Amino acid sequence: MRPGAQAKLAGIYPLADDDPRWRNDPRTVVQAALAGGATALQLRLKHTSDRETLELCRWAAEQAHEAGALLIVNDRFDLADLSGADGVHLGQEDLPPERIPSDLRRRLLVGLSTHTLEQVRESRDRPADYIAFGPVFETTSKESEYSARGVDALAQAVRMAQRPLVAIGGITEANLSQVRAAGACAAAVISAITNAADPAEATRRLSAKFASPPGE
Ligand code: 3NM
Repeated sequence: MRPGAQAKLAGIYPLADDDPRWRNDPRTVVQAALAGGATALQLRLKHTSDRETLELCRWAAEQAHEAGALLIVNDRFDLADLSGADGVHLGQEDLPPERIPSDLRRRLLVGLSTHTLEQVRESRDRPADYIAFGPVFETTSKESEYSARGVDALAQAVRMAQRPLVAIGGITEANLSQVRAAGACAAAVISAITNAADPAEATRRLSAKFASPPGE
């Protein structure tokens, strides 16, 4: 992992997702998220060919680095590496983080999704730099076999993880203070930014809300 990388995974962590239902496409979201002050963002491309994904990742890594932010690529550590991205985010069903070659492992920040407290506990023995936990609230952005976990489970996950924990799933301005109060280092969001009329402004507002003391 690059020195100082982990410190940037804080506050709002926008996911530029390529589902055609969103008002804003991934390039628009990347630019808006950076303009809105995000210090880490993820490309989550489920509807794009490998070739196009590589191109988009390269472009997004350049944009992110110009802004001093991290680019994390969903699912694929090979494409994260080839594109010069800073990290890879892996789900429970993706290639396991244990299989990332050691030279790559030294360079890439590795995130791992968890959906149960049991998975959080198991993740402590796995080579991940941060853990994502969700869905915290109801979401229609991802088909999941898991129901909303709630903020009490989120707080337990934070205590159990022994490393920075990112909350995900159904996070909006309205519930962000609960996410912060539970101790998450960051809140990953798709629809609150990809579907916003002004995604840069949405990023700014969410970031300001995350930074304000709980209860405000
Ligand atoms: N992963 P939104 S929930 C990509 O629970 C993703 O691991 C989840 O989108 C998990 O902010 C989710 O629109 C969707 O709810 C997040």
